[in-house]
Amino acid sequence: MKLQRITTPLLFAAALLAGAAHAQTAAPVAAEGAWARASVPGQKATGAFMRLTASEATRLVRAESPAAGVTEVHEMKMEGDVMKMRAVPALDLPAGKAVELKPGGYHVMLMDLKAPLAKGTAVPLTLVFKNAQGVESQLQLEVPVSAQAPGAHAGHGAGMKH
Ligand SMILES: [Cu+2]
Repeated sequence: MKLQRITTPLLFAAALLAGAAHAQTAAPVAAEGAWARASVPGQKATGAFMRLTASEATRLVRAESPAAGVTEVHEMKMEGDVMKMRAVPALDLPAGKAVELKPGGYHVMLMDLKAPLAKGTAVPLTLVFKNAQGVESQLQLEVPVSAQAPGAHAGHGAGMKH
Protein backbone atom coordinates (compact mmCIF):
# COMPACT_ATOMS: atom_id res chain seq x y z
CA MET A 1 0.00 0.00 0.00
CA LYS A 2 2.83 2.33 0.92
CA LEU A 3 4.63 1.42 -2.31
CA GLN A 4 1.48 2.21 -4.28
CA ARG A 5 1.36 5.74 -2.86
CA ILE A 6 4.93 6.37 -3.89
CA THR A 7 4.91 4.89 -7.37
CA THR A 8 1.67 6.41 -8.62
CA PRO A 9 2.88 10.03 -8.57
CA LEU A 10 6.19 8.91 -10.06
CA LEU A 11 4.46 7.20 -12.96
CA PHE A 12 2.29 10.23 -13.46
CA ALA A 13 5.37 12.48 -13.61
CA ALA A 14 7.02 10.10 -16.07
CA ALA A 15 3.94 10.24 -18.30
CA LEU A 16 4.01 14.04 -18.23
CA LEU A 17 7.69 14.06 -19.16
CA ALA A 18 7.06 11.64 -22.01
CA GLY A 19 4.28 13.89 -23.26
CA ALA A 20 6.51 16.94 -23.15
CA ALA A 21 9.24 15.11 -25.02
CA HIS A 22 6.75 14.10 -27.71
CA ALA A 23 5.68 17.70 -28.31
CA GLN A 24 9.27 18.59 -29.20
CA THR A 25 9.90 15.60 -31.43
CA ALA A 26 10.93 16.55 -34.93
CA ALA A 27 8.59 15.45 -37.70
CA PRO A 28 9.35 11.93 -38.97
CA VAL A 29 9.23 13.31 -42.49
CA ALA A 30 11.90 14.25 -45.03
CA ALA A 31 11.21 16.80 -47.76
CA GLU A 32 13.23 16.63 -50.99
CA GLY A 33 13.30 18.73 -54.13
CA ALA A 34 11.14 21.47 -52.62
CA TRP A 35 10.41 24.48 -54.80
CA ALA A 36 7.79 27.22 -55.00
CA ARG A 37 6.66 28.71 -58.29
CA ALA A 38 7.72 32.33 -58.75
CA SER A 39 4.83 34.80 -58.99
CA VAL A 40 4.48 38.09 -60.82
CA PRO A 41 3.23 41.38 -59.32
CA GLY A 42 -0.56 41.29 -58.99
CA GLN A 43 -0.68 37.50 -58.83
CA LYS A 44 -2.32 36.53 -55.55
CA ALA A 45 -1.53 32.84 -55.36
CA THR A 46 1.08 30.27 -56.24
CA GLY A 47 2.05 26.71 -55.38
CA ALA A 48 4.85 24.96 -53.52
CA PHE A 49 5.90 21.43 -54.38
CA MET A 50 8.13 18.73 -52.90
CA ARG A 51 8.50 15.04 -52.29
CA LEU A 52 7.63 13.95 -48.74
CA THR A 53 8.78 10.66 -47.25
CA ALA A 54 7.65 9.72 -43.74
CA SER A 55 9.69 7.24 -41.68
CA GLU A 56 6.54 6.43 -39.70
CA ALA A 57 2.98 6.86 -40.92
CA THR A 58 1.61 10.35 -40.39
CA ARG A 59 -0.56 12.92 -42.12
CA LEU A 60 0.11 16.39 -43.41
CA VAL A 61 -2.69 18.40 -41.79
CA ARG A 62 -1.61 22.02 -42.20
CA ALA A 63 0.90 24.35 -43.79
CA GLU A 64 1.86 27.85 -42.71
CA SER A 65 3.94 30.58 -44.32
CA PRO A 66 4.56 34.20 -43.34
CA ALA A 67 4.63 35.00 -47.08
CA ALA A 68 0.94 34.22 -47.56
CA GLY A 69 -2.28 35.28 -45.87
CA VAL A 70 -3.69 31.78 -46.33
CA THR A 71 -1.77 28.56 -46.84
CA GLU A 72 -3.61 25.34 -47.67
CA VAL A 73 -2.87 21.81 -48.81
CA HIS A 74 -4.57 21.34 -52.18
CA GLU A 75 -5.34 18.56 -54.56
CA MET A 76 -5.67 19.14 -58.29
CA LYS A 77 -7.22 16.66 -60.64
CA MET A 78 -9.11 16.32 -63.88
CA GLU A 79 -12.88 16.12 -63.65
CA GLY A 80 -13.94 15.37 -67.19
CA ASP A 81 -12.11 18.01 -69.24
CA VAL A 82 -11.73 20.46 -66.38
CA MET A 83 -8.77 20.73 -64.05
CA LYS A 84 -10.18 21.29 -60.55
CA MET A 85 -8.47 22.20 -57.32
CA ARG A 86 -9.70 21.77 -53.80
CA ALA A 87 -8.34 21.96 -50.26
CA VAL A 88 -7.77 18.60 -48.60
CA PRO A 89 -8.19 18.29 -44.81
CA ALA A 90 -5.22 15.90 -44.56
CA LEU A 91 -2.75 14.16 -46.83
CA ASP A 92 -1.81 10.61 -45.79
CA LEU A 93 1.91 9.86 -45.68
CA PRO A 94 2.41 6.09 -45.38
CA ALA A 95 5.65 4.92 -43.74
CA GLY A 96 8.55 4.72 -46.18
CA LYS A 97 6.54 5.69 -49.26
CA ALA A 98 7.36 8.93 -51.07
CA VAL A 99 4.37 11.18 -51.73
CA GLU A 100 4.80 13.72 -54.52
CA LEU A 101 3.46 17.23 -54.31
CA LYS A 102 3.76 18.46 -57.87
CA PRO A 103 2.07 20.67 -60.46
CA GLY A 104 -1.18 18.99 -61.51
CA GLY A 105 -1.42 16.99 -58.28
CA TYR A 106 -1.11 17.71 -54.57
CA HIS A 107 0.50 21.02 -53.70
CA VAL A 108 0.80 23.58 -50.96
CA MET A 109 -1.20 26.61 -52.04
CA LEU A 110 0.07 30.00 -50.99
CA MET A 111 -2.81 32.45 -51.29
CA ASP A 112 -3.21 36.14 -50.56
CA LEU A 113 0.54 36.61 -51.17
CA LYS A 114 1.97 39.55 -49.24
CA ALA A 115 4.57 40.19 -51.98
CA PRO A 116 5.48 38.51 -55.25
CA LEU A 117 7.73 35.45 -54.84
CA ALA A 118 10.84 36.40 -56.75
CA LYS A 119 12.93 33.80 -58.55
CA GLY A 120 16.15 33.05 -56.69
CA THR A 121 14.74 33.86 -53.22
CA ALA A 122 13.39 31.38 -50.67
CA VAL A 123 10.06 31.27 -48.90
CA PRO A 124 9.72 29.97 -45.32
CA LEU A 125 7.19 27.17 -45.05
CA THR A 126 6.13 25.15 -42.01
CA LEU A 127 4.47 21.79 -42.55
CA VAL A 128 2.42 20.42 -39.66
CA PHE A 129 1.90 16.68 -39.31
CA LYS A 130 -0.38 14.69 -37.02
CA ASN A 131 0.12 10.99 -36.33
CA ALA A 132 -2.46 8.34 -35.45
CA GLN A 133 -2.03 9.19 -31.74
CA GLY A 134 -2.93 12.80 -32.47
CA VAL A 135 0.58 14.08 -31.75
CA GLU A 136 1.59 17.02 -33.92
CA SER A 137 5.06 17.64 -35.26
CA GLN A 138 6.47 20.31 -37.53
CA LEU A 139 8.94 20.56 -40.36
CA GLN A 140 10.39 24.00 -41.12
CA LEU A 141 11.52 24.54 -44.69
CA GLU A 142 13.15 27.33 -46.67
CA VAL A 143 11.69 26.64 -50.08
CA PRO A 144 13.65 27.94 -53.11
CA VAL A 145 11.58 30.03 -55.49
CA SER A 146 11.94 29.01 -59.11
CA ALA A 147 10.12 29.43 -62.42
CA GLN A 148 9.92 25.65 -62.82
CA ALA A 149 10.70 22.36 -61.09
CA PRO A 150 14.41 21.76 -60.53
CA GLY A 151 15.66 19.80 -63.53
CA ALA A 152 12.50 20.37 -65.59
CA HIS A 153 12.73 21.27 -69.26
CA ALA A 154 12.32 24.96 -69.97
CA GLY A 155 8.73 25.91 -70.59
CA HIS A 156 7.30 22.62 -69.39
CA GLY A 157 4.24 23.25 -67.27
CA ALA A 158 4.64 27.01 -67.63
CA GLY A 159 1.08 27.28 -68.88
CA MET A 160 -0.43 25.96 -65.66
CA LYS A 161 -2.05 28.66 -63.64
CA HIS A 162 -3.94 28.62 -60.39
CU1 LIG B 1 -4.09 25.08 -55.29
